[in-house]
Amino acid sequence: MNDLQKKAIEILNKNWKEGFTIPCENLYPFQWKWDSGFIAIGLAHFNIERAKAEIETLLNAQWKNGMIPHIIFHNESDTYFPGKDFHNSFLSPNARKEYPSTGLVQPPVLGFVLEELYRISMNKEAIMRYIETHIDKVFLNHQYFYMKRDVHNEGLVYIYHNWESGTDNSPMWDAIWETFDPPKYEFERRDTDHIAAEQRPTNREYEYYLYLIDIAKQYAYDDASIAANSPFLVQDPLFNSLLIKSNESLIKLYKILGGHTDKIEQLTKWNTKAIASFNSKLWNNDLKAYVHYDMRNERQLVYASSSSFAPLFAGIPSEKRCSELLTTLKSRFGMPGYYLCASFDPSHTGFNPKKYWRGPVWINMNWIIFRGLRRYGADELANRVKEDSIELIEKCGFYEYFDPRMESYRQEAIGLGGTNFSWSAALIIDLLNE
Ligand code: 2M8
Repeated sequence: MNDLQKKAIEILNKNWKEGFTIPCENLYPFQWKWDSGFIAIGLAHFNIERAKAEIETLLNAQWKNGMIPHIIFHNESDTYFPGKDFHNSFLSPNARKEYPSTGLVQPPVLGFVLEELYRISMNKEAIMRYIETHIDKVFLNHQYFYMKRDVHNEGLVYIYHNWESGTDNSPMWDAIWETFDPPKYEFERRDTDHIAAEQRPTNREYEYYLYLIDIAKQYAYDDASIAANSPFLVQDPLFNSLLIKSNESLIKLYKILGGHTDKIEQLTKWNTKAIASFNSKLWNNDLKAYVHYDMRNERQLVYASSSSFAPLFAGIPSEKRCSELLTTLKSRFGMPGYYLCASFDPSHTGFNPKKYWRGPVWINMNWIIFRGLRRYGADELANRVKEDSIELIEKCGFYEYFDPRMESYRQEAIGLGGTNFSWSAALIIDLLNE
């Protein structure tokens, strides 16, 4: 085992809090949904029991309607805002009383995470017993998405908040912020106690974030009311790709388990419809990339971002479209002097190489893109994504995100955002053991 891997394991051990792993000390002191999924993949390589517990703890907090919340406030901490009192999940009759949480979701990673646990685990029989106990909860979660968040029955689900996308302050949301004007809020940020403000969203952006939650709370987190009233209603290519990939994984796992023909049929139907709609609604032929769709204003948000390449992971593009998408990846993101893969189009005026989701490289996105490229046989590019990820971590440490411009490391190698960041550690372990 090399030193990088040893250090990654140390970080995951340190961030483990009896049942789940925090993404980052102080900055994110609770359980986050998609973080837990990626973390479980890393844990599976050296402590499969912990990987199982990570997912189980998350699933325990699943709402009665199948929704799995984006943050679960198992523990007390005053280093994060907004906490459980602001989110007040108990307004919803669906929330679990034992688990204060948000009323938001995050990208649906659990289906493919279960498949990864199966792939990595040495004891296939034991892991299948575990999967058998938990898989229906993930199926119910997907059912929730298609029943409650696919308002036009087109196989594409919406998100009602940028925090649901995982790509919090991406410049594509600026186009949505222009369409409404939240009131001023009195609040105290905590993130900027830990991280330089220029690497985080602005206070005004936080007012948009809080206001969207207040609207959802006004309707007690009722999905139909949110769909009718939220000014933010978006079909996100990253979110929908991960749902489609997770559907595919559930199909594979149900087949290994045997039986379950009704669920396999349902998952197959969802995916057939989803992939067709995805290709017709979320592809932009001028940009030659997959983009977001703003349902409230009935328009595509025509920006290339790392989310544009997530469909490769789910097998969504045809071979022809894949080759167009790879041209976009190479020409807009993979120019000489750039690490792959910037989270936002470096040629766009909204690009900021040091600010959170407005440009920096993220290891979870690189992992998704790496897997997608491999799936389409684009091995050279895939290896580049993998090597860039490892090089950045070797240079800077296990940071949350990284400046994609090579020139910025000439004097000093400094990572961005939180340090000892759990999914960066977990996914490097997986890439190193690939
Ligand atoms: C970031 O988001 C949280 C809100 O969910 C925050 O800024 O307070 C995002 O990078 C998100 O994708 C991630 O899951 C979370 C925890 O790592 O942090």
